[in-house]
Amino acid sequence: MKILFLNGPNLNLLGQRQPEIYGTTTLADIEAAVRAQAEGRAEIEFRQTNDEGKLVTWIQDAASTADVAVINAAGYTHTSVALRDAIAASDVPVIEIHLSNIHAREEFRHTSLIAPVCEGQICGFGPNSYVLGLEAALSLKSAE
Ligand code: CA2
Repeated sequence: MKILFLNGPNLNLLGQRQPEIYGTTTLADIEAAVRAQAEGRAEIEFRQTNDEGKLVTWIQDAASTADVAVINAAGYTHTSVALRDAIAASDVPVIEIHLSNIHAREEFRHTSLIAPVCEGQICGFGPNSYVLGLEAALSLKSAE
């Protein structure tokens, strides 16, 4: 069982900028927590890019590289028709995650263009959203 974690723009800055909004945990810390929780249960691949096209290509390729994808599309969540189209066309189930509760923030963050084509959405639990995303991915496969 292989789970692909994809991270969008600026998430490489986690723990280094704006800690009052996004906390002090780095993306590397989050990756370590996900790997620890997945130990003996799933193989994890964890990637980050600032490039929208790269996220689209990774989703397109996910069918041959993973059983489930978990994505924090960051700012592209609210803007990217291309990412939504890629997820809609993919044979791999995709779970949307966010650190913050996007529904409790600015109005423009309330809309996720990818939510309707994802299996479900987890948001608002800080770094733990990633661990919950892992559990959701595992439960999807065990339910098959
Ligand atoms: O809450 C989330 O996980 C978001 O996906 C984070 C995105 C934001 O645009 C979404 O609305 C919600 C922002 C990621 C940028 O992260 C930064 C971290 C540190 C410093 C600056 C940006």
